[in-house]
Formats: sequence, structure tokens, C-alpha cells
Amino acid sequence: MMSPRSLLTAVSLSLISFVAVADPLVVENAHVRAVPPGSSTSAAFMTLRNPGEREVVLVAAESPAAEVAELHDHQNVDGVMQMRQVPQIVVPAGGSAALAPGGLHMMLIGLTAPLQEGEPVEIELRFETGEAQRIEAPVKRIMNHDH
Ligand SMILES: [Cu+2]
Repeated sequence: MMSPRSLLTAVSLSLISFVAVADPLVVENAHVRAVPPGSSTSAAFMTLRNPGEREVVLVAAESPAAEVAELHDHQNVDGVMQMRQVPQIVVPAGGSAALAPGGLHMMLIGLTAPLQEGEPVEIELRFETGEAQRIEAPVKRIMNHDH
């Protein structure tokens, strides 16, 4: 027979392991830019919210919709906005990071099939810790045509 105390321990242990496998981030408003047929690249946008007490560092992304997914940012070079690849996106503890047109984004390079508006694109987020989080981002039409 389990004593009440060891039962309580078992319950709290299972709660702890549940927390340990929970997704590190809350991902809001994830979407992928609809692009004209024949386009080989697109971009994914979303808000990454970190409810945890430690910063979460996104170091890579992967999607079956593209051969390569890269983390990008925009930089003003002599008055011209240019994209550049960044090694990581840091989401501070209790804070968030916005991936939005004109700023940080996830570049989808070498689309494996034409993107269908409204269809979900699967994206796997990879973190510095080795953890991964899978999300779905529907394809949406976006007015601004910069990445
Ligand atoms: Cu880009």
C-alpha cells in the first residue's frame, strides 16, 4: 500500500515531468505569406511568447514545406532595408519576440510545393536546449510585399 505521503510525492513528480515536456513557447498569430505560383521562397511570421522564468533561444527552424528554413532579420544599410540571416532569436523570460514583416522572420527557402492559401504549414522550432516545438501556420495573403 502507498502511504498518503508517497502518493502525494508520486502526484507531484508527475506534475513536474508534465511541466518539463511542455512547449517552451506560446506561439500566437503564426502565418506564412502567400506567394504567387512559381515563387520559390516565402516567410513565416508569428509572436513568440515566453511564459517561463528562463529565456528561450530559438536557433533553427525546419518545415516540410521548404528545403531550408532560416532565421532572418532586417537591417537598414545606407537607407535600404536588407535581410540577413541571424544565428538565433532570443525570447526573454516573461517576454516575447515579434516576427513580423520588416523585422525578424523565418525564411522558407526552396518551397517543396506551391503554398495554398488557408492551408496549414507545419514548422518545427528548434531551441538551444535541444528541445523542439511543432507549430502550424496557415498560409495568408499579406499586403506588404517585403519579407
Ligand atoms: Cu528573409
